[in-house]
Amino acid sequence: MAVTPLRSNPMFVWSEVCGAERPETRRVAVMGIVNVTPDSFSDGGRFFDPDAAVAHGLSLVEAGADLLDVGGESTRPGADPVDAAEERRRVLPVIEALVAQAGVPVSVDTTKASVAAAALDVGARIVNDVSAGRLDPDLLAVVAQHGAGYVAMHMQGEPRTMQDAPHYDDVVGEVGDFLAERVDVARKAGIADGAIALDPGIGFGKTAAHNVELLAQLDTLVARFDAPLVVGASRKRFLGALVGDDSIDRRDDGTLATTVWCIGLGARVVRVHDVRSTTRAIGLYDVMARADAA
Ligand code: PMM
Repeated sequence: MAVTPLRSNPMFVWSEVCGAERPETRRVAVMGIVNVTPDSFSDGGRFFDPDAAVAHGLSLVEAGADLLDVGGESTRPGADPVDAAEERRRVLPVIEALVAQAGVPVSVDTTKASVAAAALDVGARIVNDVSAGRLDPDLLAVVAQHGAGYVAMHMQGEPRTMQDAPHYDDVVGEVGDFLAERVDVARKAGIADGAIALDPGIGFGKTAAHNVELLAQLDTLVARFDAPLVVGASRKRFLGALVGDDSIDRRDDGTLATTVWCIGLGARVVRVHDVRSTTRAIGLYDVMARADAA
């Protein structure tokens, strides 16, 4: 379906931040997390004040972020939903300031069409949607009309109850089938192929064992899709559980190990809190990968 763009924002394609498919041009893009929430599991409340959130976003760019993901609704297990007006109130001033100052594409982490539309109108270029278009039927059309980039993420259930009893017979196959179906729906809504990225949704309706299986077999998902794969494992609970230390403050080492593993298997975008260590690790990884290829 041909969709007429609503505004003069340039169309977003993922190759802008993570290169084209050819091995010489492929890059890993670091998506820095800016949560403007009082209750996100890892940084809730720290950047709830808009000025603090903007300063934090700018510091992530200085540390090497290729794009910034701004969210106004916590998706931590058990979190209560936030209404659209409150979500817009939280994210819009932060997005507007970051668009003006950050010099990298800004994405809005939302499942709501009205929040996405308002964010794109103030210059956001990507919609990061943890519901993959299932919570608000109008969201995909908004993305298409704005020529925005799109992240479709897998989640079993919904945030409030998703960790109650997640179950899969074949987690990698089922997540892959879900993402394939959502790519079809996104295309039918008019979103261009180059604008779609996919995310297995680490921690969203998954046990630690499910997360590990998905990460261990990430190459299966990478091989299955033309779209770049996004991974968001940063500071998630299973990382602490796996090493017997549940403190959120001490999950960055596990995050880094996971990030490097995912890059080795072909992830193209990593969504992280600690951007500086991530960009350094990617730099070192690239040195070794280039030496290996020479
Ligand atoms: N995780 C969170 C929020 N948004 N978006 C994508 N695409 N992938 C994720 O894994 C993801 C997300 C929850 O983590 P946070 O509270 O640290 O932002």
